[in-house]
Order: sequence, then structure tokens, then C-alpha cells
Amino acid sequence: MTNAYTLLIGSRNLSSWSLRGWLALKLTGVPFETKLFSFHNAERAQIATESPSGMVPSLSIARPGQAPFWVWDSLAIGEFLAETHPSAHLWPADSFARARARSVSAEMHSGFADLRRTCPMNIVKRVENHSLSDETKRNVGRIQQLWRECRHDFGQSGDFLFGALSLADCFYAPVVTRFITYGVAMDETAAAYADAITSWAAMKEWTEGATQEEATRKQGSN
Ligand SMILES: N[C@@H](CCC(=O)N[C@@H](CS)C(=O)NCC(=O)O)C(=O)O
Repeated sequence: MTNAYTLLIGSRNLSSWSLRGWLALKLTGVPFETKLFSFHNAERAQIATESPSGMVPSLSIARPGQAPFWVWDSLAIGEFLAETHPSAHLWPADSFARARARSVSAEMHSGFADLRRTCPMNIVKRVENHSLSDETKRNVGRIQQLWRECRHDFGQSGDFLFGALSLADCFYAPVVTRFITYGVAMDETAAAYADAITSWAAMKEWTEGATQEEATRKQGSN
């Protein structure tokens, strides 16, 4: 039997939004296919012809006897999966925790433009002596404040923002990789959170995929 879900993703090393959608699917525990579009060759242009938004991630849901149904945009994909897989608890069960998790995820989804522009995700890269603009420093400060507050207010039952893994961690996992890539100074809470994220089996799997894709690409260009 084929999987109901196919997630369109971009290059694992670079596509932070794809990582968010992919982690959300991993949280459901259901098997799914991925369809990769490299950002380094002509595959990139094909995204526009296959994904309704022309962007990744985009989730195709097979329906017997009907055309597949599409959900696009990482936040919409997360919400759809939270609703259709309630036993996976993609959002925290407590209303206040859930509202906070939605707030911090939405803040990430619509904000932190300076961090995103000046520190693009590149999982395998390490940049030394990267100097941050004042605007990016403000983004970094706000993110670490959010992490401290989530961990303090809701994180007692585990190592993630709301204790157990949730969609909020899917939204901030790519931020952790940026902090590591660009050597961003982390307070104690952020450093412990970064350890939890990098130890997450799904993050290890994605990072391994990113590393392999980059190695293959470099061999090809030699
Ligand atoms: N708001 C969207 C953003 C998606 C987005 O910007 N995706 C980028 C890659 S990370 C993309 O598909 N870009 C098309 C391209 O670079 O050709 C989401 O949350 O999914």
C-alpha cells in the first residue's frame, strides 16, 4: 500500500521551511514519502509546476478515486496534521500552553526577517567570526527570551519548549541550526535547548540527509 502523504521539499541543507513541515510529519508517526527538489539545479524551477504555491513544503494527500488534496505552507501543514492526528499531540494539551505554542510558532513564521536574511540556514556550514547586525541581534535576543519563557512556564516535563516535542519545536529547530552555523552566542537555556534539538532522532536523520546531499553535490561539481 502506498503512503497517503507525499511532502515536497527543497534541498535539506538549505530549506528551513521544508524542515519544519517534515518534522511536523515525523511527529505524527505515520509513514510518508518525500519528493526532493534540489535548489542547485533545474529541479528548483519544477517546484512552481508541482506545488500549488510554487513553494516548499507542500503536502499532497492521496484520496482514492479523486485527485490528491494539497496543503501548503508549513503552518497550515502543521495545523492540518495536528487536527487529523490528535493522538500525536502536535500542540500541547493545556489551553494556555497551546496558545503560547501557537504564538511563538506564528511569531517565527511571520517574523525574524533579519535573522533569516543575514543567517540563512546552511546546516553543514560553519561560519567563524560572523558579526551580527543590531537588528539580527534583536531577533536573537527575542528568540532566546521566548525559549527561556516557554521552558520556564511550560517545559517541566521534558527538554523541549513545552516539555514534550510539539510543533513549536518544529518551527524553532531550523533556528537552532542557524545559531550553530553562525556561532551565535547562546545563554544556558538556549544551549540546553540546542542540545535537545540536535539530539532529536528526526533532526539527526534530516542532518544526515543534508550532509549526504551536499557531499553528492560537491562530488558532482568536481
Ligand atoms: N511561508 C512558507 C514559506 C515557504 C518558502 O519560502 N519556501 C521556500 C524554500 S525554504 C521556497 O519554496 N522557495 C522557492 C524557491 O526557492 O525556488 C511556509 O511557511 O511554508
